[in-house]
Amino acid sequence: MKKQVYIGMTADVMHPGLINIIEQGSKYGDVIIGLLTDKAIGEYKRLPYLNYEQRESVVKNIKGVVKVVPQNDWNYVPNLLEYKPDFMLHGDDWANGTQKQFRDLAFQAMNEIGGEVIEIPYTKGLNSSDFIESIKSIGTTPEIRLKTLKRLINSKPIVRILESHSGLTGLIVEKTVVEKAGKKIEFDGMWSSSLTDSTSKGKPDIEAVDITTRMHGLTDILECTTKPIIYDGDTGGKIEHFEFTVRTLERNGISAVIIEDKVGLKKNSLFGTSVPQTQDTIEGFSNKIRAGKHAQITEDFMIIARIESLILGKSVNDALERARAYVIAGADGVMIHSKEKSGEEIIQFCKHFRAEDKTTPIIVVPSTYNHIKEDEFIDLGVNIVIYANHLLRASYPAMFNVAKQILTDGRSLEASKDCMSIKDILELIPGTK
Ligand code: SPV
Ligand code: MG
Repeated sequence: MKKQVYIGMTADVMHPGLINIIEQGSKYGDVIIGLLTDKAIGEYKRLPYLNYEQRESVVKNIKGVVKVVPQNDWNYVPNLLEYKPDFMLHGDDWANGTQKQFRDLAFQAMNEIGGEVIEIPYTKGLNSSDFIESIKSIGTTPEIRLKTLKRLINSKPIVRILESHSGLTGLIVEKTVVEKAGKKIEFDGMWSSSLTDSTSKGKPDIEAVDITTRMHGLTDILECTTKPIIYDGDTGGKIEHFEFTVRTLERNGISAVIIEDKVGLKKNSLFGTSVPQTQDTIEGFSNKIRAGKHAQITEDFMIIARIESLILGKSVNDALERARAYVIAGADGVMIHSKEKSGEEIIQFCKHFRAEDKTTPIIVVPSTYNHIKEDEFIDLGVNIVIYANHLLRASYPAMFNVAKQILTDGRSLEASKDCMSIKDILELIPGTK
């Protein structure tokens, strides 16, 4: 029997370096490609541009590849133990950094099954990450961006979204990364908040900034980012208008709209019962969801129903009853909102809803119950966490203090320590020179 050779890869961008590894592998026997699934990749870095099926269809047609199998973990060991190859091939660029732990484990496993690890000199200048960087600088298309949110929900334990209200804040969401235990942690997408869109225009959050104006702002974000966007659709307005909103958003590559079950003059939810706010009937809001779903053109656009029961002092049971009805009406997810500090009602809602509905995505906005960590939300079955207003709230005090400081001192010298340097601002955006 021919010897078996295992090669794990993402294969998002096919380049000569990968072809070289496959070619080298086929000298040792039949090449099995362990193709990393979106789930495996999503745990350590950004999702690949192509989904699993697309990547599989490319790889299985490469000369020398005999079989493609899914690799569900960044760690090679489960597949090595399952397929027991005679050889495993890898580029020699895994000896340091995050990958080292997986190299050590792979060596151990191959030793156990009596196989051999062969390291191929890594092709200089041909690194997938470099290609990904160049693709990012070209940008994305509305269609690819739109679909990404569903892919993320299906492949990540929780999708992490941060508010953005300008090109610059979009870039912060796009590019900020921290490394924790070898994993690259970043935001998965942007929240286009009605509160921060209104506030940054000096207007109250009462649907006074219309969709056309908000789309102008969103265009700035769309131009300099590639991550998916969730749009805060307020009440969705009149049903007839909502149908147009859905199509406008889809056309621009927005992944989802969240509409709240309120009627009349909308007030920000965080006012709670201190201002008059009226909830829609279940029937009325279900009709709006149905009309939106009917209006949408793509398969992947999501209409998420936001339940305001807890904001309006009603019970968790009322929220659950509405959630069930909205899902039946076609909602692709439910956002449960609360301004209570403890988060107890949110926890109760998630527990009950998840017990009876295993799949409909749950979205939470922990602005007030902000002590709860993402891991706890994962355990509660939450799929998306939205940090809904933080970049605006961070920037306002910084700007206000600098303005006051200049007035106080009659010059800007003292305020400069709180400002980014002129050099840094000139270099912040590529292409300024
Ligand atoms: C927003 O960010 O505009 C929201 C969330 O709708 S909240 O402000 O909490 O109502
Ligand atoms: Mg809002």
